[in-house]
Amino acid sequence: MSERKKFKVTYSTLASPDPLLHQYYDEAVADAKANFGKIYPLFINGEERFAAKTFAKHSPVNLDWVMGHFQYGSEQDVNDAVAAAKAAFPAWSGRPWQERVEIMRKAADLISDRLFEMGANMSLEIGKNRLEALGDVEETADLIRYNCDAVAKNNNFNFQLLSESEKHHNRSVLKPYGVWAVISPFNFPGALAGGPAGAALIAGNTVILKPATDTPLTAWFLTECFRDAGVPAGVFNFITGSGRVVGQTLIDHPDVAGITFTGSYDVGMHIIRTFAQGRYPRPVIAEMGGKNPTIVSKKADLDKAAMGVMRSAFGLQGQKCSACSRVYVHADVKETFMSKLLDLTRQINVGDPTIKENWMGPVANKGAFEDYQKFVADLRAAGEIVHGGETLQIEGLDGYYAAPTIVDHLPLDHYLWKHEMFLPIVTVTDFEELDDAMAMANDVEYGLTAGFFSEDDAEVQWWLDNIEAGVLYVNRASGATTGAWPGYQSFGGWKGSGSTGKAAGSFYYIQQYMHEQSQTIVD
Ligand code: UN1
Repeated sequence: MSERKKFKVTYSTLASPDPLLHQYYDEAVADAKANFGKIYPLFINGEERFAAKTFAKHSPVNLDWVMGHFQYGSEQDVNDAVAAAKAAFPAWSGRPWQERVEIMRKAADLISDRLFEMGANMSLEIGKNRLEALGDVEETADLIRYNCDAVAKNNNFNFQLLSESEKHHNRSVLKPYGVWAVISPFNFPGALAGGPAGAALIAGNTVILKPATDTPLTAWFLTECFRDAGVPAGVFNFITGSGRVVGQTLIDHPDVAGITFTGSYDVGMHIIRTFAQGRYPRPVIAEMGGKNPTIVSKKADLDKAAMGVMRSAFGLQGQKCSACSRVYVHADVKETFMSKLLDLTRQINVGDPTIKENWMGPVANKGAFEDYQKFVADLRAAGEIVHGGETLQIEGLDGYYAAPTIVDHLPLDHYLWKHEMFLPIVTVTDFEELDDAMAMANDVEYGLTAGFFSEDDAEVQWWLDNIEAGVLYVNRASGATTGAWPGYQSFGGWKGSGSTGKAAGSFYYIQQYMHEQSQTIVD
């Protein structure tokens, strides 16, 4: 067989892919289906383990498809994994950083090698369309590479300090904390599991990964990549199961030294509060959602604005913390903007996301599907649904399909202007003064991403100076508020969107997995 072509996918190169990319993906979907129904283990101390109970992972694309049977990890499994990770910490953290970086670069390459297999399974696992699924896999590998580079460029953050005299030798070093827990969400099952786990490992911590119950399979593939790259037994552990048992046991465990959580505000705040009950403070890197606004000025290019909003409101069915869920558009241009947004939205095909023509797949699970119906009822009662607002039957599939939904004339004091829905629903209103739009945009508990459309430089600068969010995009048609890529955009939230003020995929991320030590030696 001839050598297969290698692809480098990013979210911004998704538009014009090679036909071969589609062929490889289609083949991988067939393989993924042939593998339905397998039994997957926990991975603790380098060994596969099977629990007393398992759960079936059904595809939201078609509930008849059981992608696999996964273990319900118990409290004992968590305790054993923490003990294994604690025992493995001295050797792993004691290795030269170059060795950890070498192993993790290999892990990133193994993830890239499995791009199509992991992408196809991810589409089926969580309903992500083919290009976004491939993007997520490659983003995972790139986050790991970025953090390897960060350590390598900075000599593992080992710096000389000023010294009082020639006899003083003063340095600052960063050292890992110990056992690190990663609790990852369903929406980016690669990047938001492998990114943080990779950073923790590169920094020299040992890790326990607890993936979202909806996305155990992608996390299992990551586990295989770490194992196959040579991450030693006990250094990386994988436990599936419920948040109530596995997640809570990890959070409560006194030997867990730090945690990365990505998910809802409520759970994130619960973790931060629980962690604060310990004997001393421990780091929590929490990324907790968004209610991301886009402001469209009367000086905007409305084609760019409509495209950017459509892509960010409805990509991955609106289930991104970075999704655009609120639009403030100048009254003078609202009608034109709305008609362009409607035109684009009407062209979206919803269905099996492994099929090339379908840009939207199902929502993640029953809870999301029910939420959609409840929110739509509330929105219909208070405002006007100008597009969507209904669940969809797709022939031959029993899945959680919901139409992209645009809402107008929702009273500004309605709770859904502030509550994160995490669904393909966007609310739009008009404004007369840019200052009023800014006040509304900032009047939420969240501050993750934000978009602005204007062709006027002074307006752009004003927006950059005043918007309260961690990730800003101006005039970005490929995504008004979504689509950060490691090294191209840092990604982290302000206010209720993030706990540390430092973002992923940029200069200050991996340092959060280490504490600083000053070392003064006097001759
Ligand atoms: C998330 O929305 O949950 O910027 C994470 C983006 C992706 C990551 C989003 N790189 O849209």
